[in-house]
This record gives sequence, structure tokens and C-alpha cells, in this order.
Amino acid sequence: DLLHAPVVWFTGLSGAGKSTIAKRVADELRESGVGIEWLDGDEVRSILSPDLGFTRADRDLQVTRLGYIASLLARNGVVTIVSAISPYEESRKRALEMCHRSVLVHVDAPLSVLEARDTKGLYRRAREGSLLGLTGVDDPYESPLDPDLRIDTSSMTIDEAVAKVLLALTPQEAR
Ligand code: GGZ
Repeated sequence: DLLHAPVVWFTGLSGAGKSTIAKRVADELRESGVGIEWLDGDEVRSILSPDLGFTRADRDLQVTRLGYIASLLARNGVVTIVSAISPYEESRKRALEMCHRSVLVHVDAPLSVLEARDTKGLYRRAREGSLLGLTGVDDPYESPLDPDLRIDTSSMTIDEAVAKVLLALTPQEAR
């Protein structure tokens, strides 16, 4: 029990800032000497899930794979950061239940802001009809009902968001 590290799970739409915040949190923790791993949905997909697309079943399976790896790492004391859209409440919850301790962070921004940022051009392609099933446009995203943290990146800087997550990871008695 004492060995169990937390799993910090970032959920939210593409372009909301999950990976950016996750990477910064990972870097900060690593610098302070904490054993950490960061599992990014996109990267894990390319290595462990090249067979998976974006149907509900495929996304659920991807989320289960992420939850399972995270649980293995965390039970060996490695703080594990997951960033993945993970759009469905049920599979997201089940993945987190595999993990002994978890912090669920909903990274959010209005769709209009994501469409304006459109760092990867996905929203434009979805609007043009050349990309079907983009989460938040024509595919569902179920907002977590009860996240540990909600971060709106349209009204908060990345620095502020990172600080908020790090604070949530600091044991109460050490604050
Ligand atoms: C959502 C898509 C899609 C569709 C490609 N819907 O922001 P990105 O670009 O770099 O990361 C996203 C990634 C989604 O992988 P996840 O494993 O996080 O998703 S899930 O948890 O739902 O399984 C996005 C890109 O793939 N991408 N097509 N149709 N995101």
C-alpha cells in the first residue's frame, strides 16, 4: 500500500492542452527526483494500438490498455501520468478503478477556442468533412461528473495549470 504511487489521468478534447500540461508536470516531478512515467494516448496508440481506430470499442480498449499499464507502474511506486481523450465515462472509470490511487484532471476549453487554436488542423478537417468522428465535433465526449480537478485552459495559463496539478499531488500535511 505504501508503495502505491498516484496515477494522474488527464482527460479532455484534442487540443485542450492535456499533453502540454502532462509533459510539464512530468518534467517538474522528474526534476524533484520522483520516479515518473508519462503515457500519452497518441504515442501509446502508435506502439501498442496501431490496430485501433476511433470507434467506441477501440477507444474503450485503448483506455483499458492505458489503465492497465498505469496500474502496473503505479503499484511499483512510479508516479504515472496519462493523457488521453478517454471520452467515455464508463471505460475511464473502470481504468481508474484498476489504479489504487488516482487524480482525474479534466482539461477543458470551449470548442470555439479549440477550433481557433487547431494546432493539428483536425477541427478544420472535421468541418470540411474529410475527418469523420472527431471527438467534440461529431463524436461524443462525456465530461467527468466528478473530476478531482477541472482546468480551463482558455482562462488559465499553462504555468497556473501545472501549479494546480502539482498542488493536488502534494500531501495535505506537506503544504
Ligand atoms: C479524436 C483523434 C481522431 C478522432 C485522430 N477523434 O490531439 P491529438 O490528435 O494529437 O491526439 C488525439 C489522438 C487521440 O488519441 P487518444 O488515445 O487520446 O484517444 S482516445 O482516448 O479517445 O482513444 C488526436 C488524434 O488521436 N485523433 N483522429 N477521430 N482524436
